[in-house]
Amino acid sequence: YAPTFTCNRIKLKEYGLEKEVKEINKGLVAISKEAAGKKAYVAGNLTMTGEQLKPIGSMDFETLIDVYKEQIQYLVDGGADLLVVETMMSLMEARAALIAAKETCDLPVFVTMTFEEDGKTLYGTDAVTAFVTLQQLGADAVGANCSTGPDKMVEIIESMREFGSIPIISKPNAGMPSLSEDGGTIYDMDPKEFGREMKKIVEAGATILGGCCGTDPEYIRELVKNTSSMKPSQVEEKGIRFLSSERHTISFGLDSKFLIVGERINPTGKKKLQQELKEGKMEMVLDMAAEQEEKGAAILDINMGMNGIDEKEMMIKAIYEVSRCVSTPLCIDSSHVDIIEAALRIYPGRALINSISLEKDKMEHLLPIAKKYGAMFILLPLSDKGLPENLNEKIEIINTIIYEAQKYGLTKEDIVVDGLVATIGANPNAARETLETIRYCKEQLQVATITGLSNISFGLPDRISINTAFLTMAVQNGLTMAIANPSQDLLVKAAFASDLLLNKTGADIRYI
Ligand code: THG
Repeated sequence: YAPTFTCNRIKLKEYGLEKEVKEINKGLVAISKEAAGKKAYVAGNLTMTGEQLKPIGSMDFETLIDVYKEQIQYLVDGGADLLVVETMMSLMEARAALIAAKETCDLPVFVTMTFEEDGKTLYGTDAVTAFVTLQQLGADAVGANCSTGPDKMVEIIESMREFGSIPIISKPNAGMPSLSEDGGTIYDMDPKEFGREMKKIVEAGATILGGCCGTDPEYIRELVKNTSSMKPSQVEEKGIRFLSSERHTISFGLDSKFLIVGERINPTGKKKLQQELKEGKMEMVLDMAAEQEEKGAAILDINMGMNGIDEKEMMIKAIYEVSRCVSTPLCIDSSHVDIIEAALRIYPGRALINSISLEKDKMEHLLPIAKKYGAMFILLPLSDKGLPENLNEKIEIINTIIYEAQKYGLTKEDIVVDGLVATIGANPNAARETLETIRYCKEQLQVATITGLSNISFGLPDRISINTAFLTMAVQNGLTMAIANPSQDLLVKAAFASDLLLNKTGADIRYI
């Protein structure tokens, strides 16, 4: 690694060197290249700036991206073979650096974060969440550096392996740091022990290895001696579905526990919420977020679509604030492409997009955006012609969108198909058609499904009975998640009870 670790303009300014960003970065990479000769690649090295992002600090996300872009351009100019973003404590800042790298050059990018003894970063992000979020955003390898010693890093690496479709990096310290009598930092592991411990790291699944604080060439020699004959873990597509927030990841399969997407953060039909949003207030939004999480929502839908406000600004504000007060992943719900993109850019996790349909213009913009930011998306089977007229047409639209998505490198595991519920009052077959769509998606396509509930019973008395019966039937037909109001106890209880009756893993404890 070229010693360019803190050579961003913000850190250099502390030393009055902000005008020398170019010379320092270019020069240090060039010297490193000369030293390495043809024997090694040289990575341009980046880390945190020391200044905090909004809403905790005062720095804008886009400003931080610019700071990183500047440094990265000079690292590239200096001849770096790859980029390494390391010792990151904030997932948001790691995302900013990765986005900057992707938008500046085509070099491979490694990202490693630093975890405390509790397995989380200083900002509260666990290893799996860091890993999946950065992997989805396009990092070429992700892992852990610095942190504690290699013995404590084994668990972190193991947890990442379960989700990894890219190589895992491990670059621990020489044991745990402590203060020496003269106030310096000392590490408690000698080179031999370090080398032995690193074998366990390889067994845990890491395939890119190194030493951080307290290590020197002797440690690396021992590391190589102990691990070079070991067989590295196979890196392969895991085909897992998952969503993350800054501090939590949920993963799900086609037979796992039923999930509720809380629908309440949506001003449609809510006068009081509309009034608050017009005044720029977020109190009701935060109350709704906390209440829905408490009532069992696994994901929260965020929709800021109403007249008289700046929808984009409010969407971003809502994401920041909701992300701070709950740990559920978010579903970004807007009919505007630019708002979805702005939201995904700042969202500190892997989001679910609501939604992408076969409206050609929008679809062609949204699919590459979903890929770039590594999001999952809800596939809404509508087209430029409007609602599909029958089940066959619906299935045709679903297959067309999946086919188009795959052209951009998205996979079936990135997609949740909306069953598209109509009203039985208008079409007596509406429920049956949605149930068949759900069954078809699960059994024929192996794709996850979602449905709203409110449409089904429109205009009928005692709607909750119909919605509950419908939800129960949908779960039996393989529904993965529903967008609903989790404060409707009957619905949630019926859904959890359905899972129990189907004997899904973990459903018993959840029901009780
Ligand atoms: N599929 C997908 N997305 C969706 C839906 C879907 N998003 C919108 C909708 N359907 C689900 N969301 C809502 C949000 C609010 C209401 C219903 C569905 C709602 N609001 C009450 C009203 O309009 O009177 C207010 C109730 C309250 O205060 O909570 O009913 O099908 N992909």
